[in-house]
Amino acid sequence: MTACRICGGDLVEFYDFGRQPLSDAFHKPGQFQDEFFFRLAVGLCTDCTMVQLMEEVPRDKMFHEDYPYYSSGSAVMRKHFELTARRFIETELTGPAPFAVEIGSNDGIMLKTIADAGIKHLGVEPSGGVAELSRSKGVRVLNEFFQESTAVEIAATDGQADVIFSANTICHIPYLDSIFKGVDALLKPNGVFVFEDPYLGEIVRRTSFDQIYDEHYYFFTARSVQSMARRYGFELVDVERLPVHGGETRYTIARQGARQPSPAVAEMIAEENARGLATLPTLEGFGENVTKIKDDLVALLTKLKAEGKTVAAYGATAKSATVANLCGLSADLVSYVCDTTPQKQNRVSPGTHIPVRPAEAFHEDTPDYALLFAWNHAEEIMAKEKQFRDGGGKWILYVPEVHVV
Ligand code: DWN
Ligand code: SAH
Ligand code: ZN
Repeated sequence: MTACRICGGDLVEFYDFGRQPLSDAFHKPGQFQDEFFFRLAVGLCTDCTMVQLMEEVPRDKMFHEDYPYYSSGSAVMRKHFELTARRFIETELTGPAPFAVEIGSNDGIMLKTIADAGIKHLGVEPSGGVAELSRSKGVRVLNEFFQESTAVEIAATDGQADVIFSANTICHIPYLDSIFKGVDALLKPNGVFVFEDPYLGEIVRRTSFDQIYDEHYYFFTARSVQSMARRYGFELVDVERLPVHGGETRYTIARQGARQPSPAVAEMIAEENARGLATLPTLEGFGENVTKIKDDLVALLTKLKAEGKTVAAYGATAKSATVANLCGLSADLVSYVCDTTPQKQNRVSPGTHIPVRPAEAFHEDTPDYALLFAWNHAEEIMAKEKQFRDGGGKWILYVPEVHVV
């Protein structure tokens, strides 16, 4: 048995996805001899209830100069982060010399609005390519991993922050002890640390198992975040459900005693406890649903192939590495995957080596069926590709179960 990364308690494994590659490693065709693999498995801490990976991938293998995920590729996400920034500008950033820090600022999707408003800010972003793009938008960035030492450095040069924000990044960081020590050094006495990440409650409800991959180390609940915050001298003071990326929760954390927790916190924890969310029977049931989706998807794609139908995939997501490698989907079942990201195009998908082609391929070489790997952007993509269905094309989705629309 492995120990919980947060509290040292017993970690009980509940699903093994087997040998998996780095989810964002798109190699050039034929250049994947030294491809990195690890065992992707997920477990529950029976003490603090934190759900987490059993094995950790070294951070420099995932987040580096060529990290290919550019947050601004989705119009819905651009809007989401613009509204997030505006809300901070109107609430937490109204003092005399406001300062906002973002952990994992990527291509500046959120901080751009804060920068345009003339407010002092700093993004902390270890991946060089995305950090450079954000600079070209006028965003101030430190190209480093956020950790205690980075936070101490920022506090010394820039002073303490009113808001430390982070989206889809805190769940990527195994070393959260160092993060909380950093937040302690960098946050003003009445400041807030706000982060949003995929919600375990939604992953279990929808069986969205492809949220589990190398970069996603933790799967939070209000209960596990409350317990973690207290361990490091903080308090969970608000929770808010978000519709983006298939269902997330935004957690607001303050120093212990600084702010009154909203009733939403106790309500959400009560709801989690009532459904037995972070318990082994629930999570083992989730595992059975994953296996069923895997079997159903392989059966459907095998049948379509036998019928002579063509299938391509849409969106070379990090999530899809889990689906493709769990189901063994290679180019004989899925002829290509189209994606708007230049850094992924003309490369092959991690592990199963499906060719990645530009979005235009979808119009020039239209398949009979499109497997929607970017299912979290279904509304945006289906609206954009309306003519696909009008022309008789069909979408295949695998969350919450395998279905064709
Ligand atoms: O947590 C993470 C999230 C925020 O982003 C990271 N660990 C990595 C990444 O995960 P992902 O790759 O699963 O995220 P998305 O947002 O589901 O990726 C969408 C992909 O689809 C991108 O490669 C862009 C592409 N895309 C497209 O080709 N056409 C997206 C849209 C909206 C489109 O219209
Ligand atoms: N906030 C963006 C990006 C999410 S992708 C969004 O919501 O779309 C995760 C990002 O976290 C990547 O850009 C990665 O480089 C960054 N990251 C990973 N570890 C980090 C750390 N320790 N400190 C700061 N950023 C980190
Ligand atoms: Zn624990």
